[in-house]
Amino acid sequence: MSVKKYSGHAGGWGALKSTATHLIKSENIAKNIKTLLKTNQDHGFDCPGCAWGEKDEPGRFRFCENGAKAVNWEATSRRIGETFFKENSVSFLRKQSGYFLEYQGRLSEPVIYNAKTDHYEPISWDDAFSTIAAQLNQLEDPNQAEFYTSGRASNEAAFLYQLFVRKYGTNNFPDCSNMCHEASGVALKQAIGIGKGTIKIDDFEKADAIFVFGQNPGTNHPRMLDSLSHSARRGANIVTFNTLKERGLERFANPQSPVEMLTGTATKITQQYFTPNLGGDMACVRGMVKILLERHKEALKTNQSVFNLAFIEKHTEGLTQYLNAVESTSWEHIIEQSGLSKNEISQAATIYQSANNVIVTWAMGITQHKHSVATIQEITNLQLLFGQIGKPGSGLCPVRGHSNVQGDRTMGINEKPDATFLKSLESVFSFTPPSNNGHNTVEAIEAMLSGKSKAFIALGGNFISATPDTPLTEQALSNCDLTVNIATKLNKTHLYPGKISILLPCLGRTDVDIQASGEQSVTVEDSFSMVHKSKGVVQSSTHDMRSEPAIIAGIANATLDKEPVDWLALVSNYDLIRDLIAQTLPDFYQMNERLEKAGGFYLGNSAAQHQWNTSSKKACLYTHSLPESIVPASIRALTNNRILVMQTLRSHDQYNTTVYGFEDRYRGISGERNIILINPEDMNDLGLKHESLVNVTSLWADNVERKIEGFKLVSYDIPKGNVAAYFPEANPLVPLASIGDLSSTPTSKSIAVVIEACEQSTRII
Ligand SMILES: Nc1nc2c(c(=O)[nH]1)N[C@H]1C(S)=C(S)[C@@H](COP(=O)(O)OP(=O)(O)OC[C@H]3O[C@@H](n4cnc5c(=O)[nH]c(N)nc54)[C@H](O)[C@@H]3O)O[C@H]1N2
Ligand SMILES: Nc1nc2c(c(=O)[nH]1)N[C@H]1C(S)=C(S)[C@@H](COP(=O)(O)OP(=O)(O)OC[C@H]3O[C@@H](n4cnc5c(=O)[nH]c(N)nc54)[C@H](O)[C@@H]3O)O[C@H]1N2
Ligand SMILES: [Mo]
Repeated sequence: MSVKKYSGHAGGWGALKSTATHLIKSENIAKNIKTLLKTNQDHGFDCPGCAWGEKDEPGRFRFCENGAKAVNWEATSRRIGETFFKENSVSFLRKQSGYFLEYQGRLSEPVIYNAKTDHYEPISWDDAFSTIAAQLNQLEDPNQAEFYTSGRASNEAAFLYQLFVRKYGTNNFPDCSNMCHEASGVALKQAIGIGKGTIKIDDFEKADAIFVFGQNPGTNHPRMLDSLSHSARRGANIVTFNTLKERGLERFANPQSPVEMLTGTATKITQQYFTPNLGGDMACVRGMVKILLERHKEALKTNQSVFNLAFIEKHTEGLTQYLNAVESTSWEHIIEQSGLSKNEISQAATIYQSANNVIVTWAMGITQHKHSVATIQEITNLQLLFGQIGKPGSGLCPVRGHSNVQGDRTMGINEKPDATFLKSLESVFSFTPPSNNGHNTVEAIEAMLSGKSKAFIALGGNFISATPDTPLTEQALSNCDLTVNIATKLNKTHLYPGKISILLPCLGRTDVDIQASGEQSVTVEDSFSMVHKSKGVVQSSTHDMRSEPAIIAGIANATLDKEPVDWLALVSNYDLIRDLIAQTLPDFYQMNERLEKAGGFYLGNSAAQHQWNTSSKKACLYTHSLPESIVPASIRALTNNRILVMQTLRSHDQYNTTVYGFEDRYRGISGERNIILINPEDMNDLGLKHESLVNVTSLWADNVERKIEGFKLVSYDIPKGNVAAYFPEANPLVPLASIGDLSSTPTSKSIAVVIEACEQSTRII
């Protein structure tokens, strides 16, 4: 391990150098340079990286360093198939790291697990489909099957998948959203009647202030830095709330700016950088509103107003109750929980107040806590008090993760389906879809653990590594009669087979997809509700891979025959799938025609048009109490040792559970992922040193020991009492039952832990 403070800016030559390194590593350099130039372009493919949108600016390249890693990782020339599986048993592969597994290359032919030999062996596509169908058809109840989705699936794949699963008879749709922006969806749907952000990408050009909460765009949404740096240069005030000083939010040199590249200069992004405690953001916003309310009351004395009274009167309800709660929240509580001083909170309030147009963005630092829904509704309240929703240059912007996670939800991947959507499915496809709530991710794990669910099918993703309580999830999948993974690359999830386990290799976003009518495109929806086409460009040897829609159609056809549609015929031309989407979802009218326009089409946003699809037809200011404390008294009572609050986060060299390399460049850490970032004073208090090896145990009142061993301490600039470790290495510490209120999202950003010295490294990779 090497730890060296990184003193440069984000982006710049470092980003270009890293892009080149990953090109070389793909062993497909020449092809991949061409491939990269097609990223996010019309007639090209949507970057399989994040869900950030594209500005309408022709002639620019539209990928970032980390998008390039995603492309190179997928468009590698390495393949694994029969020989690889013959040489490597499942037990052997289980002991390898996630990095090793994915590095072996693309899965290239269907395989089935043979428990006697402990090896995966080839199976034909037809046999794979009929084996899966036989298992699904022999379950007593369709609710005994779980259908997971990861957010890379295209709209076309997701629509077919949900149609198949609902006709089969269940709403068991655990998906990656449950671990990601679920709280944003729930909070916004309740408060403003739509579970999506309210802004368009152009709003960044009109904002006077941008508040960025709990998000690391320099690594996870690098193209967002392009928007932020433009805004900063035009004089917009950027305010960041992040427990860590993330370099991308401090200074950024745009690789597309010749001046910045040649002069070695960078743009200062954040004007005011606040480092609250983990989980302290609701307290920060509560404090801001408390100050603004005092100022508002003062202003009223001279017949002026801080808040937008006309907007509040016309569009909202719940004001009195909320303001009463704000008044009765003590400063002591706000300061203790936020970790910021009253003066700092007051500075943030002043910037907010003096800006006409304010955008608020957030990601996992906000959504993966117990009180995430409450925090997002607190942020929404602040925006509603100023009438900022639906105003140009203002609004709410939950920055989505996976490149089509928002689209998958729109297509109906939802364990709690919307009644209007079900009605529409019923009228288009003439069957009654199930209307009960299905399982989310945590419920699916519980059902497989108890034996209630017996089949697990995954459209992408890496369920075991992404979910909490890793050993329990391994057990849950191993309990199943059937596990099926539709995947591009081998990962841990594939190595905990049910009685029957099948891996189905699929094409990725970058691959050319040819069906009976010729080359196909798919569509995706970005964080700004723009739907556009994505067409693969890589024509490398795809061996026996099939497209996701073709695989879903194969399984559906074997399970349901031609009910309620002729699955195989639909896959011959994806326009036919889009016609069905257009019939089912009114916002997708004339979908095929409207996709012809460069940049695609906008789905619209009811809240941005001041149509509030809530039960009262108004935007609701929801009132929540601040949590008593981030670590509840019941957990504190479990130990006399010092408790620290841990977040699990991404390094610069990974995409969720996919590890591309071992350099967390902007944090200055390389060569090691089993680390704990800790404040030097906390380290001293524990009698430990930088690079001490430690064991970390999490606290939860259920007698299960959750421990990671042999991790290295890294002395770091992080608020006292808070620590950080990488996802997925630290996932065994997240208790399955520790979930967000109303969202059921695992609380991966606030885990109560105890750290102790570890004498000998007993390392788990
Ligand atoms: N290259 C790359 N791109 C990605 C991904 C990837 O893994 N790699 N993943 C994709 C996906 S699915 C998602 S969801 C997004 C994730 O994007 P992010 O949400 O940026 O991902 P995390 O690494 O989890 O970072 C959380 C950030 O919030 C801060 N934080 C944590 N807890 C708190 C808190 O309580 N309060 C505050 N104020 N800050 C806090 C952390 O210090 C960190 O900077 O990125 C997407 N894009
Ligand atoms: N502790 C902790 N846990 C977390 C998080 C955290 O911050 N902390 N973040 C959570 C979040 S935000 C998310 S979104 C989830 C992510 O959970 P997932 O979406 O399940 O995980 P990924 O790592 O994105 O999945 C990677 C795998 O997807 C497959 N894959 C890649 N591309 C394709 C494709 O085009 N098609 C198909 N069919 N398969 C493909 C490959 O086999 C690859 O190994 O993890 C969550 N888990
Ligand atoms: Mo995510």
